[in-house]
Amino acid sequence: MKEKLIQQAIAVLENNHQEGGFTIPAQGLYPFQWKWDSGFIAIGYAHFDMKKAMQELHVLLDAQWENGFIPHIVFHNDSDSYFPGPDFHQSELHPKSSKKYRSTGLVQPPVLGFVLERLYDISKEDSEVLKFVDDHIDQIYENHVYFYENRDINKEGLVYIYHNWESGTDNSPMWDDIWPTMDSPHYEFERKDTTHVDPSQRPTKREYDHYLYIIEIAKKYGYDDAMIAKHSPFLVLDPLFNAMLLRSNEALIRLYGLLERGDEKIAYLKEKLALGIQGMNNKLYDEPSGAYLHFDLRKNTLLPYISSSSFAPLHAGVPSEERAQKLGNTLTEKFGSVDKYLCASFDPTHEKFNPKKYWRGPVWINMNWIVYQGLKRYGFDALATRVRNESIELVANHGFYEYFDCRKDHQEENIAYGGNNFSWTASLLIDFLNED
Ligand code: 2M8
Repeated sequence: MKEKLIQQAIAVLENNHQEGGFTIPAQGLYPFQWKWDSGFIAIGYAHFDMKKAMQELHVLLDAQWENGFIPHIVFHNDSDSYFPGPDFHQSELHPKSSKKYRSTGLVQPPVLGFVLERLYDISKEDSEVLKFVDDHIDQIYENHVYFYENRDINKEGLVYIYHNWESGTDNSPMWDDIWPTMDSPHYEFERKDTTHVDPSQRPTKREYDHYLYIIEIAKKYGYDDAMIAKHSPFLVLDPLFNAMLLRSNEALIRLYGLLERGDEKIAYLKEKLALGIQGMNNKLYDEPSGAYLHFDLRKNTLLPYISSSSFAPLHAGVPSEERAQKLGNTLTEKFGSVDKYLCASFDPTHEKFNPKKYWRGPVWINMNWIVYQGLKRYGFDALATRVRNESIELVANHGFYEYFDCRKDHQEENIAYGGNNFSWTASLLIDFLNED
């Protein structure tokens, strides 16, 4: 079964690979290059085609802006199967945006540092891959500097996101409390996502109004970070985003060490790593929930919701052993009852949980991969193995979908949702299957 699944996963990636050397997340639904998708996709390629893995990252980094910013979508082509496209985002409003590619003026979770490290480890310390690391590591470092210089407004080692699309967890119930504070206009536009996927599995029209409105505000200020920090109605410290940045800091420190260069950069990254760990523990950990939560910088308060993002800090070594144990308990008790697959993207015991709707509950394979790495790091082997095995089971039984229903008693129905032949589901399945 393992070999067959790997071959199917490879076929998904090959079919989504484009002439320009990058891979789309899914045909029709997502026709461009997405940042964190590309990171996860590169990990899959690394197991069977290292050249493609390196090319995927190279092409993404080619779209980096002069200020270190790496955009969340690179619009390599003129596909009209997606909204909102380049004409809406207008990245050219920022004076330092790429002159070569059009993109969004948004970012996504900073996974590239640890992806680079993973490529090197999968290659078993191949010299060609180390050369690739040497040629590209400074770009990722510059991206981290961009974050710390522009988005850490309280100088506490934590960087903000100004849009739910930056979180990667687009329509999480987390943001429901923010929308009513915004008074967004009712826009007229043509959705494309709902022509590819059942609308009941996607965000609502009103949610899209909010998504567009925040971007209109950012555009009004030419995507200037300081002005966004001042005026965006959405300004959040996200535990997933910050954990990815810290885990990537850690990876860059190790890689610069292997390259035997970059002493000043190592010192900078170490300082930010220590500050960020402290910041997450002081500001984002919520004792009563036994979990890391999102912090709303506008209201100066934690958003009281537990999601799969709450467990991401395990991957970056953020919690103490004692807190890690509490996180493990929260995961088991709230998300891991015997009738559920791990790991729902939103607290399944909460009234806002929706098992079919995108980031409001379904299981996502990339989040499972992050949670799995974190559980392993802390030696929670049984729970880690469960996350891995259930990820494999979901894909083996239901296909390479974008997201899955976590309810085990729902097996008689189709429980796989969103886009089919979805790239990171395929690539991370390859990584999971190679763990044996
Ligand atoms: C989803 O987000 C895009 C916007 O970025 C969309 O709905 O149009 C999210 O799941 C995001 O995390 C992911 O990177 C992207 C492409 O797979 O799709």
